[in-house]
Amino acid sequence: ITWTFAHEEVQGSVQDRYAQKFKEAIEAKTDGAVKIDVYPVGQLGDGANQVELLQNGAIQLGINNPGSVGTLVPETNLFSLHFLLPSDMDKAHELVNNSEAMEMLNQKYLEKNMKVLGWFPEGYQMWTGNKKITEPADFEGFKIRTMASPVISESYKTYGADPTPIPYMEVYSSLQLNMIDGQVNPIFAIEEMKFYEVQDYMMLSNQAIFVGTFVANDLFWDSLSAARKEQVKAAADEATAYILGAQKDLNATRLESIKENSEMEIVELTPAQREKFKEASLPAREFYVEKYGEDAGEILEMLLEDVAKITK
Ligand code: 6CS
Repeated sequence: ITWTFAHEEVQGSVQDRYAQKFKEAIEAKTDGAVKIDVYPVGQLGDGANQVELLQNGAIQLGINNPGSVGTLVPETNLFSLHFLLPSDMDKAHELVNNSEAMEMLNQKYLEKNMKVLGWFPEGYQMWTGNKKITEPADFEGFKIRTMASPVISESYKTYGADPTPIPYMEVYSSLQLNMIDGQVNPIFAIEEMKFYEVQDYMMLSNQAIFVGTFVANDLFWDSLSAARKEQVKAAADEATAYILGAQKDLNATRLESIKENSEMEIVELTPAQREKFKEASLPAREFYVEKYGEDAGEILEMLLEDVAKITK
């Protein structure tokens, strides 16, 4: 039997490595009774298409992210808030897997036909631009490409920017044609999508962490035997444990490669500069709670409590 696994990134990316690891693990555990076909982004449509295919069961497994699911599962927009997760990557990884807030959030995914099998940080979100950005005022009128989530938009509006949603695969050409001034993504993605060729600056802004979500179609999941479910869970856990080190390595080596092979200037923000962005971004939290209601607020509070505990 063959299961289809779609993700939203190119070959060799963090999501692709996760998918390949899962494939290897589940094929081994089932002695080849289960085979996985991995489809990277583009082959089955863009991120939003893939979410739809997963929801209606046309594909069994997939990786998406809060940015592409935010209009469907409003509560997941909390990951689009800035300065929320601890900047220590190991702690962030631990939290998205073990905070009680995640159980409540996973329930929201289930209501939209997605059974969550794993969460994993993919790297810090960094800004690239045709100008240097070191304080919120630098964002005034700046056209930044983001994913199409209301909370991402709101977060950039708090800085005075003009957020513009564009499909991932069109970002490079939009930058090249100066239709937008900048974009935001983890370093590994800035490298593999070659954004460094068409941007002058990369700010090590680290205002958020990009998280991926490994999900199964719910009816497909329900159709599996208890033994098969255990194998799938174990394989997912293996992939989740593996990806922490893999994404750290990938982001680090690709930063070096950008430094060596491109003209793009790398701008490190000071703690004081980051603090100003943090203060400016806080109204987006109120926006999230007001717009999405009680459960969203409770999930945010639970997560913030766990962040406080783990960073103490
Ligand atoms: O910015 C985006 O749209 C995409 N970025 C990454 C790193 N993964 C998938 C997502 O679609």
